[in-house]
Amino acid sequence: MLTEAKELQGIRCNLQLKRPHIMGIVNLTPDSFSDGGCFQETDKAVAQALKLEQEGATLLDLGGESTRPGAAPVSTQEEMDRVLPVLEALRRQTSAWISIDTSTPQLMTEAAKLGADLINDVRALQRPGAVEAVAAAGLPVCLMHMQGEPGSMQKQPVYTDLLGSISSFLQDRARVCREAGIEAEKILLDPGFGFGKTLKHNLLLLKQLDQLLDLGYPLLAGMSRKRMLGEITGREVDQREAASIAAHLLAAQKGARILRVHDVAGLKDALDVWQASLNEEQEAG
Ligand code: PT1
Repeated sequence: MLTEAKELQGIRCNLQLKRPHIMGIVNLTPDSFSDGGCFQETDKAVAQALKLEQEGATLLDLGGESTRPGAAPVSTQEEMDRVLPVLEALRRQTSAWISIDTSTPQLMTEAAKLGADLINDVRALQRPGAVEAVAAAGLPVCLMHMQGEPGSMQKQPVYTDLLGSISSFLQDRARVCREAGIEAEKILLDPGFGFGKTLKHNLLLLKQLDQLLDLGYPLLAGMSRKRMLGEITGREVDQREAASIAAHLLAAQKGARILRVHDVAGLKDALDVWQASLNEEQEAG
């Protein structure tokens, strides 16, 4: 077994990974009535990001393309218009890590120029030019596993060996990145909860998440408000905070070091309680 990575190498500073971190989700996909990119929208998003930071998020994830099941693709220009103004304004006001949730190479390059700290790609840099864009920018990257594409991924996903397929996919993508010059210390892996996976798949993945630690890279997990939690609890999307806290605490115990969530404050308390119990264990010997 490989030794676990203890920090993620960053552009401004490194991120210590001895304890789990919370990545707060800042959604920049407008509803059909509002237009992205206007001042009011930018201000609202920046305020939301700063609130999540105050609540305990050490990373803030900005996303201008919806990747939830059934979501339609967005044009490159539209995605850039949604993300770049918020990144520019937020960068002046925070020293938290700013992560950009994108698969678009052009946005990766522009975001790096405006001070982004991390690229979070649900397509694991598979779009042409994406690996090169991240390597040239020198940024760390999160590589995620997905079966299919958001528009169709939940139509009867099938695996003969769930953990095996996810593990070999992520290992292969990490190899491609390293061959392109991205250092091992800049790579994070994510099994992609809810991305082409049934409830059974997601639960098996959570149970066996620690197996992916063998790949030797830090793990990110994101289950916030996802359908899997609705299927377990019978709750609607806006009533899934408690389920999200439980799921991410379990993921942390299985070794995930970055937890991507909408509701930061509650998870922060849960992690503090867990951490305190660990410290007590050590002190009581
Ligand atoms: C994720 C993630 C992400 N999830 C990373 N980035 C989303 N690294 C966006 C549902 O089943 O897990 N890891 N970026 C959001 N995507 C989904 C997927 C939202 C499934 C909802 C569901 O409800």
